[in-house]
Amino acid sequence: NELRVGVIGVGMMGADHADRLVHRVAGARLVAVSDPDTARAAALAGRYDGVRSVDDPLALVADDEVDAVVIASPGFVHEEQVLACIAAGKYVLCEKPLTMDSESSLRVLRAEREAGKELIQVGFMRRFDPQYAQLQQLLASGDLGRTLLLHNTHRNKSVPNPEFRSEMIVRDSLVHEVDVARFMFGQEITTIQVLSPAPTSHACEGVVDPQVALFTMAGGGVVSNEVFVNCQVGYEVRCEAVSERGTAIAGRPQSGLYTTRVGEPAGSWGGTVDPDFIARFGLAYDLEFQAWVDATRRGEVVGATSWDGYASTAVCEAGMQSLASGQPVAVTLVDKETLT
Ligand code: ISE
Repeated sequence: NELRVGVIGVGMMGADHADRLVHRVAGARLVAVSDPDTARAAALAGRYDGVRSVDDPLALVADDEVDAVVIASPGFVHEEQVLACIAAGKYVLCEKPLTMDSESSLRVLRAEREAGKELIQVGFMRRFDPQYAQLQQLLASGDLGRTLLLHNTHRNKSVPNPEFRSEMIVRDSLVHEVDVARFMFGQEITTIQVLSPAPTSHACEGVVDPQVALFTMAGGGVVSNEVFVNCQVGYEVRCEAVSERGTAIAGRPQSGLYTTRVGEPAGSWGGTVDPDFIARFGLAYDLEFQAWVDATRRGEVVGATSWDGYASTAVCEAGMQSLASGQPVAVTLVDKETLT
């Protein structure tokens, strides 16, 4: 029972996922792709045997030949596409963010609940990165005692387009740290405050970059986050946990002197600093996709669920309010059991 997969959205991420499905994931076959840029979709389909390009993404979801769907389109079309997957009873791996705001994420969550079957995995790939996964297991094991703090660093060399405004930094970049905090603590975030340091001259006019966000966890722990998407040098992502009896860092270079610099190579640590998230998290994406395919074939969902997608969207929504006011903003979630 090979899983026949359709991919919606074949920009940078979707094209990488298509390639992953063809070359690096066992038990699945890429059968269809869809993109508003139909020429781009057709060109991608033409690269592989037996892959069709379908103009209408909702027709791809409904297609009898498609067993399961990967959504790698922009966030503002996720709601409609995920709802279509639920209506068709198809498993879906949806890239983050699940939707654009908590109300729409809740509609998706409720639709899935009403359909009576968990179908949605949200693409928080860091949960599958070996170091992040190991850190989560270490914290959950209790070996280091209670977790007190996390310090997250998230730097991109630069962002792809000028539309990447301050809000996008919260919704598209910080959202990963939101999921990391919830994953590592196993708790919800109760408040968020986003600070706006004087921006780098490399950011577009009016864009707050870097940003520093502070989360308070339900158990009282605190998480500090630096997100800096025009850092100029390369991709640096790490998480340091501070617990009662020790500390641990995921994403730290393994050996050698760690430096970064403008120019090529962008620093070194006995190896080179990764240029971007596709390089840094390539293995995590492979593991995420393999886990999704395996779970789907068993009729299960692994990784981040629709609840995780909803909760992270709600935190980012509060984060956008805080970005505007500079003040801490409380996060309110519906009851997980009743969704009211
Ligand atoms: C992008 O959408 C991602 O998901 C990357 O992981 C993140 O590092 C980047 O800042 C986002 O734009």
